[in-house]
Amino acid sequence: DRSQVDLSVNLAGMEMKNPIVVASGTFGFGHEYGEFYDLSELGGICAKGLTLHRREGNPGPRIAETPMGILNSVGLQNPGVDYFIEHELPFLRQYDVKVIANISGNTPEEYGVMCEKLSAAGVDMIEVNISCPNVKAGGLAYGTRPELAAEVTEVAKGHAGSTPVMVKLSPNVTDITEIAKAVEGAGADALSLINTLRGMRIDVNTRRPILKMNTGGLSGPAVLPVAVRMVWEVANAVKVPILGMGGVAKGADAAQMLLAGATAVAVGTACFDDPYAPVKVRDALAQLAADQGLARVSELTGGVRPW
Ligand code: ORO
Repeated sequence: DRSQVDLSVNLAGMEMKNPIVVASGTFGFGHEYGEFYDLSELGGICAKGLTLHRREGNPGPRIAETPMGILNSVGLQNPGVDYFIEHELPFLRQYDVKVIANISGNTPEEYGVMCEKLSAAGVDMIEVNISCPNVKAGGLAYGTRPELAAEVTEVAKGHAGSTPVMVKLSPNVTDITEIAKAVEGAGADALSLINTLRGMRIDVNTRRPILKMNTGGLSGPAVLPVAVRMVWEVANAVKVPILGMGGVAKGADAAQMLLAGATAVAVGTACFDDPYAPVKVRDALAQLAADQGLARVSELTGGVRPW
């Protein structure tokens, strides 16, 4: 039965009791979900994206539903890295769960400063966001150019000490393996993908875009096949481990990510539909592995069979 399956995985040296992480921006700093279940049930928690200074985020409307997904233009609303370290990290540390801090900077130097602070504060991993679709500086500007993506990675690594650095890639590119290889070459310990796909909705009566910022990032089940394809492409192009995400809502979705080459899987938008989604995905993945006669869920990684 599923309780016999070994769920543990090792993501770039970070040992997790199971491969399920909650995706940055969909879990805040954990307080709200912590009222539903013990956060120690999760393998890891990616905290909402941090910047050097606090940000109010973009004006609303900044969320819109789409068929099997949502568009968001949150604009990196967050209380700033120092506030996180002082007031949010201690809360997360009460739980037996890996804590991953996600960071965005306006310059490579800002990424460096944040890495120094977060490494000193003892987070388990730093996720370098070079793929936010909703801000002018940083974000996509770095994530769509291999040289800039490499520069940010190098500076982050140079300031993160022994804390592993994972770089979060954008799907808004023609060839994601180009960016993946550049970032790996610059020293990234792991890669996470995908961030959201740029999209737009228009109200046909008012003729205005639904989102105040006109465009936003698409996530949810609608993007799963795009995400699986990109994880598979990147897994075939690099050696570093991958945290796969994008539309995962079920155990079989997580299994697809692992088979495509991911070492661990993040659940994001599905948490809005059902706060228990990450725990259900974990249990269903364990059941799937048990049904297939596997002793370890890690045996699924890269197991897709070529035609
Ligand atoms: N939204 C996303 O879809 N991805 C990010 O990395 C950041 C945001 C946001 O804060 O708007």
